[in-house]
Amino acid sequence: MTAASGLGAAFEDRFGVPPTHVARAPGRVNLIGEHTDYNDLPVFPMALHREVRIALRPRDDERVALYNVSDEFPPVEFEIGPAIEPYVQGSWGNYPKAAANELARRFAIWRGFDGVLSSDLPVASGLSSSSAIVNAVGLALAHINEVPTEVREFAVVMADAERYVGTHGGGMDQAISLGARDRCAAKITFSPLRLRHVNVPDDWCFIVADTGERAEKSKAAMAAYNSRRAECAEAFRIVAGHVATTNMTEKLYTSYPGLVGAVEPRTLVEAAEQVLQGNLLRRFRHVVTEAARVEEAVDRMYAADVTGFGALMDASHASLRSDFHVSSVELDELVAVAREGGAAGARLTGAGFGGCIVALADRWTVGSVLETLVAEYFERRGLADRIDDRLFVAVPSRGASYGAIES
Ligand code: NG1
Repeated sequence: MTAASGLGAAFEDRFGVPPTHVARAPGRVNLIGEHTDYNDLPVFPMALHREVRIALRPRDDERVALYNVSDEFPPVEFEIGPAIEPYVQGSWGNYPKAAANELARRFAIWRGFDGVLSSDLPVASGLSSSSAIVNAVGLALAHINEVPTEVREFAVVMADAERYVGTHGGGMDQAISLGARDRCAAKITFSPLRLRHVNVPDDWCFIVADTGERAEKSKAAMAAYNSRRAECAEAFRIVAGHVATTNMTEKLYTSYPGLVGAVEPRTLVEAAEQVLQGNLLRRFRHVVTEAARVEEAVDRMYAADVTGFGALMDASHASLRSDFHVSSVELDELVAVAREGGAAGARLTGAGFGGCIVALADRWTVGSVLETLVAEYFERRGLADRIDDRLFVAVPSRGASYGAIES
């Protein structure tokens, strides 16, 4: 970026001087592994070419003044500290505050910045626009205050930071947005955090399509999300106890990775059927089978097996719909239309409750999938305006960065 670019000019209009630095952090699309991260089980996302950018100038005091180029989001201004008072629930300003609050809790930081933010990520669509804001603000404050930003450690700090808004999320979004590599997806494992980068085959196209239905996790969907997390923990406690007392395992496991490493998924689900009913059984079955699908999907990508990868995406969606109850009429319809258009597989991506789907096609079928989605979903629902924001092929992109602006 140069000082004369659009964002640089917006900064200069606002503050009367040019910006000196830019912080950027991409959104992500999760290919498979949904609602597994907060159970410490793997995920397989990639970073997008769409991102949050902040043109900024460090200040010599502890204030952050941040303008959003979109009128939808009012300016925010606050003082950095370890106990920042949040705005009302659902305000976008809580994401910058989240990063500042967590960094101040852990490090002696005292310098803020003036900034102007722009984003080309659809909001509340399951593409992690919120984590991109947290990461971009966090990276900026870390650099300005000389806090280390090694990806694996910093991603954990940023994941803790985002819980400030009230969602008890996992660590996938912050990790992929900070640590992604160009042309790669990454299998991410947790506790400790590790990223294994896998080249996305050149002729694979991951299509992102937005239902147009917002999934505001900082608002209505928050309770539904948090209750899923609690149910997964409760189901785990019961099953881990059961398999230990019946000597299926040699010890009492205290985390999902230990348990799924010790007992193969089918046996584990059969054991769960003896002690769980209803939604607890469904949540457990989703989590355990989804973790197995992630392992398999990584192998399918290495083997460039588009059909095999697609089948796993279909199975993931079915499980998210029937066992995890996070799909919607619109998400199911988009998935069906993508399959009708020739996609190898399709599923909801992100937390669900609305937002986007991801569909896999190869370079020979991608045109037909896109056309079918436009004709059979977007035009029928009167959503064909701004189609490039609602429907695009994801470019696997590099993670976040911070740097000086050339003048
Ligand atoms: P979304 O809502 O798609 O950004 C959320 C969580 C993830 C993960 C997914 C479901 C946050 C910031 N993100 O993602 O950690 O649990 O749901 O797989 O809470």
